[in-house]
Amino acid sequence: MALAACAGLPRPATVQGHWMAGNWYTFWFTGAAIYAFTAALIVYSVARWRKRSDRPAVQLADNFLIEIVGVLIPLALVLGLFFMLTWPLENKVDRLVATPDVTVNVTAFRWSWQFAYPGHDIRILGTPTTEPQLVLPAGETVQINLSSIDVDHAFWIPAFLYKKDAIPGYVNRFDINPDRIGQYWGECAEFCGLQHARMHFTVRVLARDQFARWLASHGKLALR
Ligand SMILES: [Cu+2]
Repeated sequence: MALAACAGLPRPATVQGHWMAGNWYTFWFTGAAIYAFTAALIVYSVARWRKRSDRPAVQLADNFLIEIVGVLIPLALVLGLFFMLTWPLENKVDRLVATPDVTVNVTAFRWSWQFAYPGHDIRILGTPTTEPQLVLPAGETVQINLSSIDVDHAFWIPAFLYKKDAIPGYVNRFDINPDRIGQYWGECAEFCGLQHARMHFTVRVLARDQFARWLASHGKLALR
């Protein structure tokens, strides 16, 4: 929690969110350590080489070796972190299972969302004044088929640390594994027109058995 607050992240509510938070912390603390080291070197140099009454100011010409090392070290750090952490992580997050436990077709439109559960006769349709609720089970693999019927939108749930474009004529498919029961908020993160700011929705993550009852009731079970 303290880590999340200091690095500015919401507490992740999916397995994938925890992976991505780990990556973010690694970058954040690596950056903070490099900053502290660089700042300490600057302070040391200013103090050590300052102009003094008994010594003239030291003026150095360029130093090719130091300059090239100063380029290569940051380059190696960025490339190393990207290829060792971000690249494999993104591949892991993008991986799809062959048989998800639940599938939800998410359709964006100006200006709300529709959440449909194929095979269960459930269709939750929002309006700009009535936020729809996406209901998901905890501890299961949910596959989302994301699309749009008009213009580009973006499906964003901050607590999932995940955002994906909703593009007309194209289905973006991804898996999420919610792991924390609770209620979260989501919204459109791509400016799509005058009512874009009204494209809010909520996400309800239920325990597996409660979700099964909700599905069996065709989404009519009242959720408290
Ligand atoms: Cu929008």
